[in-house]
Amino acid sequence: MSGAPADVRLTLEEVRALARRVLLAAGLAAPHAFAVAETMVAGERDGCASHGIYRLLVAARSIAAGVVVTDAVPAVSEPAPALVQVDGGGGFAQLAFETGRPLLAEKARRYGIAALALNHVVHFAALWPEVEALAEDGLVALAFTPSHAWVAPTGGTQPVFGTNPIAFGWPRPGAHPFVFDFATSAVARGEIELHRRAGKPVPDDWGYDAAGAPTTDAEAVLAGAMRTFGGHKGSALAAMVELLAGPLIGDMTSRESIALDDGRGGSPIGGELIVAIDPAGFLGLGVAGHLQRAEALFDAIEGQGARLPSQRRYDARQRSLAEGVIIPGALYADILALPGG
Ligand code: NDP
Ligand code: PYC
Repeated sequence: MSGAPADVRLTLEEVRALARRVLLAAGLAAPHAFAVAETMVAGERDGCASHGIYRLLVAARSIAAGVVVTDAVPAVSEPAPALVQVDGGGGFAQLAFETGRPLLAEKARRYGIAALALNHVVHFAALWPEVEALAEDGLVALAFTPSHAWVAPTGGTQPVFGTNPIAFGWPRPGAHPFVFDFATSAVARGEIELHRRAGKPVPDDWGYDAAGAPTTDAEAVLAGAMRTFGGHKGSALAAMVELLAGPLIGDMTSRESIALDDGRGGSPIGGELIVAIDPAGFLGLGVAGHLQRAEALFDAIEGQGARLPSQRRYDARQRSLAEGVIIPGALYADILALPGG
């Protein structure tokens, strides 16, 4: 018998142990390895395959390419009363966020609104774990990060923007927070990479080949340019993310990030902006007033059969906590082939 390796079922604890082993064996200092592993476990648990343990291959490649400072110690400063800055020192973004998060939350509660800039970090992660964590703490949260210049502006076919995600979290009494998190490209790049790995074509509106022609070949889109979602609207939002989490916080645009990578094939290097708002801070209203009116809005969405963003994730989480997760056999084999796997 031959063919593709069989899929494997793992418990979340097994996923965590595997991720930590591989990241430590790749040379990451333990605090980074543990922080990075948690976001991969969360991605796998919530059915977000493009940002689950597939990212072990991506992280190992970035470390091997010399893009990541593996033992960076994030340094916190306070440039203004309601601002927190964390210099990640060239390490992965996850530990920098964990380091700045408590002070961000404290300042948001003190001033009503506060912002956290992560600088000089390597970023390959989904943003929803960050806004969800802040919303679980009762704060409204927004997050933005540029990436590498892979995405063409509407009207063009050459890469300028990153896949530039925007994430939002809103706390809900007695329920998981309302969270959305999406790339401003038609899809995340990780999704196209998964199609390439599986040898599957992509829809012809995801991107262009290097000559600027629409294509269904995942490899050609990766070598050419991706499209923004929603035409000119996604294009403008992608530009906004570049500006907010690049020049505004003294960090790189996606064009600068890919130029610095210089063909090494590492994850994006640059900054992230996170804004946290305390619902109790505006208008002098009690928290309950804000949150109850929001619940009426959610009822109106769900009442007609539409679903809230992240509901799929929360459902997947419930299943994974009970049953574990299924890892595609080929991906599992590739991870086991890494040192520590
Ligand atoms: P998706 O298109 O998969 O999902 C976007 C959002 O829309 C999710 O919150 C999703 O909720 C929600 N959603 C999807 N379908 C529906 C529906 N029918 N009704 C209501 N809500 C819906 O995301 P992307 O492919 O654009 O991005 C995937 C991930 O990639 C993100 O987590 C992002 O942060 C990450 N990323 C990271 C980058 C980086 O530089 N670090 C760059 C680009 C992307 P649900 O999950 O419940 O389906
Ligand atoms: O999937 O587009 C993506 C991505 C870029 C950086 C991290 N994820």
